[in-house]
Amino acid sequence: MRGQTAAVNCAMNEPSWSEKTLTIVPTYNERENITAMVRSLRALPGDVGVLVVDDGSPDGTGALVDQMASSDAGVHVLHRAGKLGLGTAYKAGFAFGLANNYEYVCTMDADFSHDPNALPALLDAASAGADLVVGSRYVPGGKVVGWPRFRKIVSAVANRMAHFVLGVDTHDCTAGFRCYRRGLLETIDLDSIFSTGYSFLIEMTFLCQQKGFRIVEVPITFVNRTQGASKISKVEIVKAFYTMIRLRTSALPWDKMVGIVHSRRERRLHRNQSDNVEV
Ligand SMILES: Nc1nc2c(ncn2[C@@H]2O[C@H](COP(=O)(O)OP(=O)(O)O)[C@@H](O)[C@H]2O)c(=O)[nH]1
Ligand SMILES: [Mg+2]
Repeated sequence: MRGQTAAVNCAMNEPSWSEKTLTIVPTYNERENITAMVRSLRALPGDVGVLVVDDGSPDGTGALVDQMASSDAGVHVLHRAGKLGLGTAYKAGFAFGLANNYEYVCTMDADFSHDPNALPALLDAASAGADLVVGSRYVPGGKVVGWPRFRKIVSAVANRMAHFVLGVDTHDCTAGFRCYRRGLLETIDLDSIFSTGYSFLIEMTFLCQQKGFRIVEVPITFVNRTQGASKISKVEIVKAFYTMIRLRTSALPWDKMVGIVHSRRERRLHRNQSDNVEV
């Protein structure tokens, strides 16, 4: 009898998202963080599955996760050939989550800027009905700790622009701490997303709002990393602004224009290579 009561209590304490959740952790050179991050996620209630999408990190991050995956069926690794960008890492992770029938697909950084213990709050909001839950720094109760002034300004400007240029209502549309419902990922045409890097987050938020999905922001405290280095570059920052302009002026023939720039660049490369051929 006592055993039965314990079993019922245990079932009652199981979160509703139990065994239905995958968390994608994109990595590039995160060997100082990844082991502790995967362990923290696996220690959460609800048997949260972890997928690390590693872009051939030269520091051996991928091999560290391989080791963990060999003794834990809830840990998965996707090895990609080289640094292909944060946005495409998310896309690859979504494809894995959909193919493996997860209901909730979350994303978070490897560097502990996103607290793994805050993940259940995002999942609770998703299981209460949100299609996209954003762990937000810019709603009451949310904050940023330890960021240099420059990063704060770039983030603030990008979010203001997303609001004024694109009409995005989400206060933190550059946040990478998220939970997506399966139905949303099945509906959004992920192949149509042109952003390959950090600006994927802005584009995805814009598309989710455009499609009328329910987006909920849960306040989080974002803490600047203490281990390893940030991978964001000035090019990524410029691309975020390009993304917003491109989305705003989507009627323009952007694919054609980008194609022209690429083929010019390739021709120039080809010419340089031919000039360098030794005879
Ligand atoms: N797979 C993959 N992960 C990336 C890439 N760029 C950044 N990341 C990861 O994305 C997360 C966020 O990057 P981070 O450098 O911390 O960005 P910041 O917090 O904006 O400074 C970290 O887990 C990185 O390792 C990439 O090109 N490919
Ligand atoms: Mg970071």
